[in-house]
Amino acid sequence: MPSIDVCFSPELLPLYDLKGKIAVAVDVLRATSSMVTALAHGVSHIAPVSDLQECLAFREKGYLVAAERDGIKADGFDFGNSPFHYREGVEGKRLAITTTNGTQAIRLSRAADEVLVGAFVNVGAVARYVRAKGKDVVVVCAGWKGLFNLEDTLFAGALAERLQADFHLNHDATLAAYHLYQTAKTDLLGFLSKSSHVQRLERLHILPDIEFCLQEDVYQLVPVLQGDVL
Ligand code: 3SL
Repeated sequence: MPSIDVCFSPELLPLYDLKGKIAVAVDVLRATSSMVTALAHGVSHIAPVSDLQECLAFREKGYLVAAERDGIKADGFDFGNSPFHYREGVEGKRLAITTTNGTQAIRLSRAADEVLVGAFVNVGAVARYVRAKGKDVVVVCAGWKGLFNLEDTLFAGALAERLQADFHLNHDATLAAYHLYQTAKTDLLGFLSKSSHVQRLERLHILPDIEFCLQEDVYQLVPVLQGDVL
């Protein structure tokens, strides 16, 4: 039986061997939730990039460009990192995006056989995808600037719950995430209310973004990194 493991921060990735495995990169608040939303609303593909200048250069190739740093849309870009930016008027467009943590987590996961993008909004679809593949899975939590965060860990716990009949939950990180999710799942927003990033986003008055990103199974698609694009 394959197993599911959890890497709590991209800083810990050098301790994980991703070869032969599927990496599920997650930044629930808000990067991966926004990417799933954008693709569900017709964006043709997404280039996740690390750097602001590199991202801006995509505009010359006809892309929409999006950038967030410290929760705020960066100057000169078409969009920031709210899922609500991507629900209208994006059909058929190509998008390049850079965010504080999420796009780095995706790019740093590329040693894996496949890199998927996960969020609560597509957790069921991710579970079905990896179950069908039958390979070991590592959830790569984006965290915050190298540190642990609760929301990505809760996603890992939700995915572990969905996979428990078919995957070993035999890593301590997975067990911790699973049990945390059991405590939190009936009221994710309440559980996260004192968490660092929810407080950070609340200071920016974007509670609707948080509520949206904590909904499970809004979309049925699974973004997969192919070359440098999703
Ligand atoms: O760090 C990231 O990638 C972002 O998702 C952070 S924020 O929610 O846009 O502040």
